[in-house]
Amino acid sequence: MSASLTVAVVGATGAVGREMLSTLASRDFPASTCIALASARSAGAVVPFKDGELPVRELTEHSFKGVDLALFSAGGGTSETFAPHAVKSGCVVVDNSSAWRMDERCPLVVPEVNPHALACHKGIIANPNCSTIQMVVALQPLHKAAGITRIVVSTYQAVSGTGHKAVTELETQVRQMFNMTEPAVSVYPHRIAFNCLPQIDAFLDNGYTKEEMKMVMETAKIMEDPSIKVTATTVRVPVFYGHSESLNVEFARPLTAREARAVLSVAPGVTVLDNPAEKIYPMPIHAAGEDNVFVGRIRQDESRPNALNMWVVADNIRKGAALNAVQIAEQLLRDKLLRVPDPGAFA
Ligand code: 25A
Ligand code: L14
Repeated sequence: MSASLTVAVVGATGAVGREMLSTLASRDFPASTCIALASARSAGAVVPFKDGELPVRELTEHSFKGVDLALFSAGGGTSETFAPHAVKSGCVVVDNSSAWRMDERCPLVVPEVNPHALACHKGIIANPNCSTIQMVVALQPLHKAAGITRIVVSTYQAVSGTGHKAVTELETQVRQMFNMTEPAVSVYPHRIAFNCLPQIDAFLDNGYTKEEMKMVMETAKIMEDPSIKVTATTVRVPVFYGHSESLNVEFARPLTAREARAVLSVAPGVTVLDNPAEKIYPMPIHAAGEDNVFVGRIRQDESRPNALNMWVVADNIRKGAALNAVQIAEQLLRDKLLRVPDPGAFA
């Protein structure tokens, strides 16, 4: 069956969609045909694929006939409308938007953490939020070792998370400021060049942003433990690629920094970079373009028993989005789950 798979990428012209195509190619995903879909704006354009390019077609409800697997990254509205059409056509969807993550019918999966959740999928599998993915990859092994009771996380998120237009905005603002001209602000509510914005996504009634509440809700669903308390502050920083996070983690049982380092050094998808004497710790400039989640600055929280501080960095476009989606697809293939059990499940 694998020799004849047809795979579509929805949002193929975006920052994440392009990375999905290049990840499918670099990991030799067994697709005989790849299809690039985007909005009507991009129909007729081409996107790079393997040694050549793919024509971009307009996404319609008929795009999924004969397609086995679709990776979506075209925003929540597009996923809400079109993922059910895909499933109706017998196409399995791995969706990178926020649209389906908290839907009870949809597993929310990080393959290093909860691959078993795929077993009961009904056609749509949700890819978590980028900041949540890198946090749970680093924390699940520590949770197994000592039982996490509470997480306090502050993020330092790159502009590429918002897509290509935000990367261009930061570049342009930096140039404008060196030329002593007024920087143009359009993607974010304020200037991002030489600044930090304590707002990612919209504010909710409780005073938190949507991004902060995604970290709370998604962590509980992925780690399958609603007793873990999470509180988050998410901040946009003028970095192009690579999200960083400061974590304060409390455990039910004692865990020393040394033990945590030992656990993480053999954890799947994790690289420990933690040698203060040599000034070695994770940084976005090193994580960009890499697959793993990097962890360092692991140290006891001296203000509390059974608590550690640590610093976690990953490429938000790769592990935070495109790579995790392709890893989900690989796991579906391995588990023989690349089929739609009920095409009417989302009708
Ligand atoms: O609603 P959400 O879930 O919060 O998601 C909002 C946005 O966040 C990004 C993603 O933006 C998404 O649109 N995103 C979501 N999850 C993410 C995650 N986990 C995440 N980012 C990081 N981590 P994006 O820019 O990556 O992708 C946008 C893509 O969606 C296509 N699209 C939009 N509306 C559509 C649609 N496709 C089908 N139907 C619709 N109604 C969009 O296509 C894009 O592919 P487009 O045709 O609008 O293309 C826009 C033009 O932008 C230029 N361009 C984009 N990227 C690049 C680029 N040019 C050069 N290099 C690039 N890397 C092109 O000119 C393109 O034609
Ligand atoms: O929920 O950095 O995947 O703007 C997509 C956009 C996460 C934040 C998601 C960003 C969001 C991201």
